[in-house]
Amino acid sequence: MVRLHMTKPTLCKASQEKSISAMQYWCRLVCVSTAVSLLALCVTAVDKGNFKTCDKSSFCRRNRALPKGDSPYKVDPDSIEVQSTGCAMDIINTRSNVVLRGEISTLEGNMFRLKIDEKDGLRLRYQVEGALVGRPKLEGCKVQRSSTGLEVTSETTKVAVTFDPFQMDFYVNNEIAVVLNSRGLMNFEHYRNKKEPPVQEEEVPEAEGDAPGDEEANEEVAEEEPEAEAVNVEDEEPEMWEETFKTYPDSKPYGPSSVGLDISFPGVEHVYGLPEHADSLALKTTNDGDPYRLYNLDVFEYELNNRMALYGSIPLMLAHNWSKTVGVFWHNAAETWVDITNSAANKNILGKLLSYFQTEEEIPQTDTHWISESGIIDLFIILGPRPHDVFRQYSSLTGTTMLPPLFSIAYHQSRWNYNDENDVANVDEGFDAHDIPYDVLWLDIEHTNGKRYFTWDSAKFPTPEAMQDKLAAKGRKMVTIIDPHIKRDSNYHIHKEAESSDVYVKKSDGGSSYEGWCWPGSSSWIDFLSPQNRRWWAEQFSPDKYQGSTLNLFTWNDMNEPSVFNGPEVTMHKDCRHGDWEHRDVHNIYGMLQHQATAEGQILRSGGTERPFVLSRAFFAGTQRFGAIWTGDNKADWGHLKMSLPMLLSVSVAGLPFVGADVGGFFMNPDPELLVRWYQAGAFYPFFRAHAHLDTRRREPWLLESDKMTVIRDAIRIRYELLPLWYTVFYESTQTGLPVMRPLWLEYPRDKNTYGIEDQFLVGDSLMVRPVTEQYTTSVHLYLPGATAVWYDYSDYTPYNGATKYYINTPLDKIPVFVKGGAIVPKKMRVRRSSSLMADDPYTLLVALNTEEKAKGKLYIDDGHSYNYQKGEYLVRQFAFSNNQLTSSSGDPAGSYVTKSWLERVLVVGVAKAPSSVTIQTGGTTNNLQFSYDDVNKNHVLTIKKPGLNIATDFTISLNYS
Ligand code: NBV
Repeated sequence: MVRLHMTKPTLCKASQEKSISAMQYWCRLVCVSTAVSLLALCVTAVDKGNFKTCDKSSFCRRNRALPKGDSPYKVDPDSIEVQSTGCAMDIINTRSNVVLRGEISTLEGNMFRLKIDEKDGLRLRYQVEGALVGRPKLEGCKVQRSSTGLEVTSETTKVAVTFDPFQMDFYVNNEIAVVLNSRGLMNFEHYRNKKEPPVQEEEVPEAEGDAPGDEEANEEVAEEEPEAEAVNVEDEEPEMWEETFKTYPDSKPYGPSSVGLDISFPGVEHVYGLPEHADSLALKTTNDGDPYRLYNLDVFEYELNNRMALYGSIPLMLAHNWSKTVGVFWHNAAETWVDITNSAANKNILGKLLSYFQTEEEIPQTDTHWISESGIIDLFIILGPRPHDVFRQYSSLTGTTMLPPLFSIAYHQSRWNYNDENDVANVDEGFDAHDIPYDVLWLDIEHTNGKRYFTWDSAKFPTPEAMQDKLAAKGRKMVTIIDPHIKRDSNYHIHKEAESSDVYVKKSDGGSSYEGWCWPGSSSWIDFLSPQNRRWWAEQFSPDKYQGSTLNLFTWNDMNEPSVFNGPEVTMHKDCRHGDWEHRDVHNIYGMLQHQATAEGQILRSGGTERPFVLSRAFFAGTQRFGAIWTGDNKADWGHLKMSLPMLLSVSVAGLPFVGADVGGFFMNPDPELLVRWYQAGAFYPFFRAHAHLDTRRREPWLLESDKMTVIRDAIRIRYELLPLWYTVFYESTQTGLPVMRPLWLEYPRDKNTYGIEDQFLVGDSLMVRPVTEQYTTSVHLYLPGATAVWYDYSDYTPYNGATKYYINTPLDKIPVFVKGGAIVPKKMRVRRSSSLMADDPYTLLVALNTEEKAKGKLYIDDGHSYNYQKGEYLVRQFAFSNNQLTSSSGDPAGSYVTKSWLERVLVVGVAKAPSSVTIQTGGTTNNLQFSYDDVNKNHVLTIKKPGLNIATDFTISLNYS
């Protein structure tokens, strides 16, 4: 009898399989349902066995094992089709004879796109939809051919394609910058029919007669016999067609489908980006272990200094050296692994690196190897050459950040959970009683009726609208959590509608809804891949559907990796279906699509007038268009506080600026010193929220001793006084794609001292922050960049020279913050209970002079919440100081917002001597102004009192020396 090797149809249904360890699973349930304080028991280190290493993932293993320097891919010169914006060509795998089609396009603004897909594949391969803002704009180019290759040249860039083996060299200003397939690791696993193992002769029974039904089996064989194909069965490896991790089978109905490519950066030692990992900002080489993994996962108790995947993924890498910054964006939403190694650049590269390296020995090179489980090769090569260019270019592809409503960049108070309306009222009053500003109070999963999102626990929250209105009366908002898993309860309106509207992700058979286990028990997941389903989800936010919600209620999307307690690696089975596609193809974009649908829901409920605010845990390239993210479940220890900075910087340089980490640490109880230091750091995170696990002790600031509370209050107040700067920097980010929180090298690209710095960062380009992230520390080392720069201590204006290392005192009430000489920082000094109560308050301008006694800065103002700014209701003021004069003029004549705010004070720091008079000139009139000059500690601060003009007015303030 012929033995068939049949693929078992594996339904990805929820079973009793446990992905997270029994201990953690039990802990989660017990911790949540009983609220007994089992934290000491429950908090264990990450259980690495729950998550795949490259070795446990067959496509990663196969690609990583490929030999170097033996590429089978070559271009068929007869297939080349030249177009006005690029060219297309067949790329042949000379071992399998499988033909791929490659397409090179020149994009506007120094970028190329390379797409490689199967030419006549058995089935379509998934191409990511939703990460790009639109079709990238093409640019004209020249294509020149020779017998061995071709060159595509645009005005500023060039790519040289070698035919055999296939290789691409990208140049910036005639300097080689990025090379593809130079190590020959390109790999494209085409879709194929499954080969059956050869029939074993001796196993076929002799003539005696087959058992009944055997004819049928033989017919089945005949029917299933795949067509002859170039790949030998021997080429196939175990787990190409079915793979099991722990007890979780993955049916892999389409077999192997991975894509891989090596990308080298000659002349480069430092690469950045590729979030999310709890690891350094400058990416490390991976020879000593696993590659960096991008696969959105809910990792319980994640470990530091680790390349394991976390909640979000952005497949963008920036490569930086003294002469240039470039980037590569791997546009693929499947599970991805990236290896990084260093090598010395190949000899023949020397001549192609002009500006920087003198001798061959000096030339470093970073080699990377990108491997994804499915999809196509779709690579954007972003050629800078300055850091600011890379952000402009990348954001032209995936979008800049949405302009957040002002309240959302102020301070947020959260914990799992604020228990009931009384608790909410007490916490709210606590802030007022202790004179601490805050803008948003958060409610976690316990506020719902049995984890049914869009509902309230009516015993604890009987009057949710009134509760929100009370907060709103003080200009405050509320956020509730809404996860993507929906309780399978036939009496729950969302579930009923989801089933009848057919919006759930399907099991691998494509028929019935996928079921798994999450907070509410048996659950199904909304399929956010479909635009109709996203629309359905968005509609659930209208106040008539979301009962008890008001326009002051905003949203938190948690668990959207998605987290499935009884799924493989605590997530969804890869063979689940999203319409035509498998979950495998779209996993990393799933959470972002929920984020998008939620943000659209908030816009919809206000009739398109109000800006949304949504926090998401999962993210992907493009998330910046929909809101904020945070770094998930960190721990109240010093290591996590310290790691928050490189983690947030990595996400920031990957084009997603609205980022924060749980202040105080989610798990465990911070001691007072840690909590104080965390607030001081958090006050300079773009997204500033304190949050804590259900089983932690209460830690609202006033529960600390009063001296500690005062320091926390001061940190929060600094955030509020600097809100005009934060808002302006966010606005600029909407225009430029630049991060709000920046690594130093981004503004000082030629200062090599900055390349490895990850415990300091810039806010915009004007503040440098070095939070204290070490215990028992009363002084810290820091570096102030800029050869001719001067920096001023934010708290007392002490001047410091640039390009110098310092060791400064940091008693507990000290946050090392420095203002760049040359910057003008807008502030509001009358801190109130919430940001919106400060809307009409007057401004202070902090003018920090550089060594040439010059400075410049901007201020962006609008109503802080609506889309009216898109109709011109905004103001950009431009300030410049030179020749002893400060001028204020319009930075954008198209903006015409009417503000009541006026200019209360101007501080000029670094004024060598006191002027004899100070005058202000506006609209043809000149008036004297009061001033004082403070030379204590050589700080040279001139305080100009009450210029008194509306901030929208043009004026010139002159320091007169007679
Ligand atoms: O919803 C509860 C928590 C939430 O507080 C936290 O911020 C999320 O990251 N959520 C995870 C689920 C439970 C975590 C143990």
